[in-house]
Amino acid sequence: MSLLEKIDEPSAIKKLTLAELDLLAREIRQELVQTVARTGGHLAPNLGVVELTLALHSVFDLPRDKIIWDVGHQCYVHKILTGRRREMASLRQFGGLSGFPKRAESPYDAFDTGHSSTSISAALGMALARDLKGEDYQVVAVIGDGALTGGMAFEAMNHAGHLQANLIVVLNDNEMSIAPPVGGLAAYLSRLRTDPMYSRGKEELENLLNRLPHLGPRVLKVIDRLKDSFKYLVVPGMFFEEIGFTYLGPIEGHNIARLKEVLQHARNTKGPVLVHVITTKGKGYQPAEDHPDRFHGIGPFDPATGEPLAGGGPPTYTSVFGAELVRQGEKNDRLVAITAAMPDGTGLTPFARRFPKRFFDVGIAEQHALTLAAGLAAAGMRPVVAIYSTFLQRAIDQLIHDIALMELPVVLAIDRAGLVGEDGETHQGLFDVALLRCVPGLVFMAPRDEQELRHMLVTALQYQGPAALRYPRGAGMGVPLTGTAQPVPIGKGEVLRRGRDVTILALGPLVYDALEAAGDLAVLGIEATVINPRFIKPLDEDLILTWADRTGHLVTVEEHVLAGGFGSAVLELLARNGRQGIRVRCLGVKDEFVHQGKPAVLREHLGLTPAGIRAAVQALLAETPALHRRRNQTKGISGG
Ligand SMILES: Cc1ncc(C[n+]2csc(CCOP(=O)(O)OP(=O)(O)O)c2C)c(N)n1
Repeated sequence: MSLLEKIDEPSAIKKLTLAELDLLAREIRQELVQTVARTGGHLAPNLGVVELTLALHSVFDLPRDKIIWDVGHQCYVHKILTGRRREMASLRQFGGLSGFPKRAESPYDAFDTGHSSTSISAALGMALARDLKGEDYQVVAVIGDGALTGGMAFEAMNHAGHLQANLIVVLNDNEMSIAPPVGGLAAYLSRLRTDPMYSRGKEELENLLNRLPHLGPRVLKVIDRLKDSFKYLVVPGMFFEEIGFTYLGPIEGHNIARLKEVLQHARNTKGPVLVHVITTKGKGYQPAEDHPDRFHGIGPFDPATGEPLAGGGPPTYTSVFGAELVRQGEKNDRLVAITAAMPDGTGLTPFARRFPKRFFDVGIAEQHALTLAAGLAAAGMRPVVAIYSTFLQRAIDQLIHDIALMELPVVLAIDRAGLVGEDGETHQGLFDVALLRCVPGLVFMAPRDEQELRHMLVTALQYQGPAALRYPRGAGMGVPLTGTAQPVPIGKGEVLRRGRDVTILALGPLVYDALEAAGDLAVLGIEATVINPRFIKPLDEDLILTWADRTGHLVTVEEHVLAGGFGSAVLELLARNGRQGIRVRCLGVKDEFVHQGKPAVLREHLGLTPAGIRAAVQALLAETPALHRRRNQTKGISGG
């Protein structure tokens, strides 16, 4: 029986010897590799925090004490140790364990995370609540060096330092975000790690200064001043100290004995403490140590070689976007590209290689990314911000206040719009239409396939104001990618099939599902018109009203929440134009968060499939009084 099997409850860890903890770390690593090889997931971040998690569980009393995992993608070891080991096979699957901390899943998960840089704010909030209620427990935020580049982390540290609240921040520094981390902070942390001057203990410095001979008051003053400037050079973590934190570190993050010792010290220290832990991303599994970026988040792979199992298929929307952007970059030397820490994920790596000076990775700083783009546009450049739908959520004010108000020509390339799958509710791209549709002056498009994505990118680049396009995660439709990209007339949708009984308006690639549904309906004697709306804003109002009048029935389909979504826009249009008699059914996501699962499984569940569309049309028509249908038929609209 393995040691891991004997850990039936988390507190059992406290009784283990150091040798046993080391053995446990090895067993956990094997289990992580085997599990994630099957389920896919965030392997490298978890391999890096095995010892840290064991030390945290040894020193703190969970669930009384609270650990908040920033981003939360490194919580697998914590899950294994908190009674969920046997369920790990269901990780990230529909109905299974989440790949992120979930309060609803376990009392050991203190706070739900998924988006970066929130942990210190949440931890401070909990620490304040604890103090106000007169309770007694510890709150620990574990944050990576990548997540520390997000502004919220600084806002929270600034506040925590001011309040001097009892709170521990563990900085898990592995010198990586998904890609290498960005900026002065990364350089600072790296100096703390490597420069022997910096890693000298603070006590050592005090001793050195105290050993100076006793001198007259004037000289002492000079020394005091020197001491101050000297401190900046020699005391590690001075930045954190200056904003009110006690800095402990840097500490070797794979040495459990040392980790336990320092965490214990942090536990006994008053006020906010920052424990700087140095870890290796992917530790203990060579392919992940060699390629921490590839193994940050990975699909199923062969554990023996580290090679991915899936492959082939049509190119992804992301890669088609990336290639087209390079083409456009060749034609226009004002074009610049921006990512917030996702150069690979957003397809910008080819652009970065081809035009390194015109590419900016800003770190995990979506708000800054958008306002940076606004500044670039205001000064004559053509910025394209490539960003996941879910992470754009935190930069809506920058879009409204810094881009749209000045009508600046910034292009938002919104990737992972719609269902993203296994990462679950924190990562689904289901809100962007509602958030952006209300922004005056914005042109907002959804390509039906990867070829149209190319056309829409050019459309956006030629538009003299803010423009956005939303496209899904994963493989395109496999359509030919031929010719040069041509602009699409703004505000014009396209009719893909004509029929007299019902009009289906399906956003993005769902229009192919609508076409399939229309084919099936035709067999049943129901003739459907299928429209690719192309534009969420401005809507092709004439086209939609014309077909609404002709068919009397509309079905809208979108991978988005219904509230404020594309279907809402169509309903508003009909209401504004006195078309209350038109019967409408809107398909999309009801008023709920969508959990994890393969996108195909989720679509099935939500009825966003050809069969779901067909059923919705049939139900809609079944509700219609026979008279109404006959009247339509006498109008003589022909199908086909
Ligand atoms: C707001 C936001 N932007 C982007 C991401 C995507 N993302 C997930 S993890 C990660 C890197 C985090 O790096 P770090 O905090 O150093 O943790 P590590 O994976 O290296 O352990 C990024 C950019 C996110 N989760 N949230």
